[in-house]
Amino acid sequence: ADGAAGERLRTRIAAELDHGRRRSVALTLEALDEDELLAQHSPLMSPLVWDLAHVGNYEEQWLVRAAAGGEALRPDIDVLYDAFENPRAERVSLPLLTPREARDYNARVRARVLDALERARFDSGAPLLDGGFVYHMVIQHEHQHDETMLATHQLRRGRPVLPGLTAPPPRPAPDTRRPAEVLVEAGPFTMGTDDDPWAYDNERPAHTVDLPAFRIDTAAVTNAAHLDFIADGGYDDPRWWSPRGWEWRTRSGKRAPAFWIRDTGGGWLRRRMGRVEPLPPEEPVQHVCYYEAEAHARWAGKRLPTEAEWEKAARHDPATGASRRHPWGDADPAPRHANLGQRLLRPAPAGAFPDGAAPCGALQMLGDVWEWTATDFTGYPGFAAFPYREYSEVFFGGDYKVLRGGSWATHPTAVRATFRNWDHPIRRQIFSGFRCARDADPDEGGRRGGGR
Ligand code: AVJ
Ligand code: FE
Repeated sequence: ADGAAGERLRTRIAAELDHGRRRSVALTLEALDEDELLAQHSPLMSPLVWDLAHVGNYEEQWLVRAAAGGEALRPDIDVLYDAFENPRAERVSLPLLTPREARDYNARVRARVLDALERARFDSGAPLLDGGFVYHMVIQHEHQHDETMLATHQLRRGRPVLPGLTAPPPRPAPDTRRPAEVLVEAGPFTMGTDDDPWAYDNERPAHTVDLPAFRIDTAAVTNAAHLDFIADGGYDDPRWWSPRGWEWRTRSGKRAPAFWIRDTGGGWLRRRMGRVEPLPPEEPVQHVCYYEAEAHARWAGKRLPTEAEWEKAARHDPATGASRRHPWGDADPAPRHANLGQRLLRPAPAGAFPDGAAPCGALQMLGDVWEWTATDFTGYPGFAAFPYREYSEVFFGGDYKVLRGGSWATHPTAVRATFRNWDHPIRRQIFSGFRCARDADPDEGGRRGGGR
C-alpha cells in the first residue's frame, strides 16, 4: 500500500480528471449544436467532436489498457483518433462518433478509469505509474486539447457562444513604472527536471546550462508596441525580417496579427471568440507567428530569448542557486500569480501579477500568452522517450520553434517553468506572443555576453 500520500494523490487525480472533463464538455456539448461540432471550422483544426472522442480514446489507451491492463472497449476506433494517421484537415470526412456517441464513450471510459484508480498504486516502481505519471499525462492531454478547442472556437465564424466574453477585463493594476527590462546575471542554472511528477519526457533530464549575462523584457510585448512597429512600416521593411520570415511575409500578404481588423476610422479592432471589440493597447500582442515576433524584436534593437534564457529568467533563484518549479516558487499556481486556466478569455494587461514575479523581476512568465523563443525543438542531452515517441521525439529536428510559459487558455496543471510547447514558425491561431531579450552590456551582469 502507498499510504496516506497515495490516498491524497488518488483524490487529487480524480478531481483533476473531473475538472478536465467539465471543461471539455463546456467547450463542446454545452456550447454548440450538433452541426457545429461536426463541422470543420478551419483546415488547421479538427472538428470539435474529433477532439472530444480523441481525448476519451487516449484515456482508454493509457489508463484503461496500458496502466490498468484492462480490456479494450473500442479498439476499432483507435485508427480514427490517431493524430498521425489522420491530418487535421481530413478528420471531418472520417466516420467519427457522433456527439452523443462520443459523450457516451467518454463516460464509459471514465467509469473504468475511476474504478482502476481505486486500485492504482504509485510507489510500486512501475515507471508508468510512479508518482502518478500516466494519470498526470492524461489529465494534461485533455487540457491541451481543450486549449486546442479554444483555438478552434477563435477561428470559428458565427455568433459568440462562450460565456464570459462581455465581462469587463479585470485590471490587476499593472505596474506602469516597471522597468522595461530586467538583468539576468551570467552563470550556470539548472534547466529541466528529473523529479517533477507532472513533467513530460522532453522536460528531462535536468542539466546545467551556463549563460552569459542577458537582459529580458519585464513583460510581454503589447498591442500598443506592435502598433508602433506597424506604424513604423515594420511589415514592409525587409531589414527586420529573416529570409524565411520575409518569404512568409510576402507570400502570406499579412501585415498585422491574426484576427486584427482595420477600423473604418483608421484604428484597430480585433475579433475574439466571435465578438468584435476595440484592440486593447495594454494587452500582450496575441496571434503572431514566430517570424512576426522575430521581426518586431529586431526592429526594437533586440532579439527573441533563447529557450535556455527564457527558462533561466523564469525560475533561476540566484539567492539559492536552485531552479524553482514556477517563477514565484514551488506553490501551485493561484489566481494571484498568473492568468491561466481560461478564467478570462483573454490575456491580462502587461505588467500585472506582481505576486507571480520571477526572482529576476520578470512578470507573467506563466500565463497570458505563449512566448516564442529563438530555439528549435530538440531533446535535452540524455533525452529518453517516455512513454511513447510520438509525444515529443518524432518532432525533434522538424520545423518547430519552442514556445514557453502557457497562455490564458492553458490549465495550471499543464504548464510550469520547465514545460515545453512547440509549433511551426508560421502558426498564428495559437495564443502566441513574445517578449524580447538582448545581450547585456559589457560592463553589467558579470561575464560579458557574446554570440550564440
Ligand atoms: C504539445 C501542444 C504541441 O497539441 O500537438 C496533444 C500536445 N500531444 N495530443 C499538440 C498533444 C498529443 C501537442 N503540443
Ligand atoms: Fe492528442
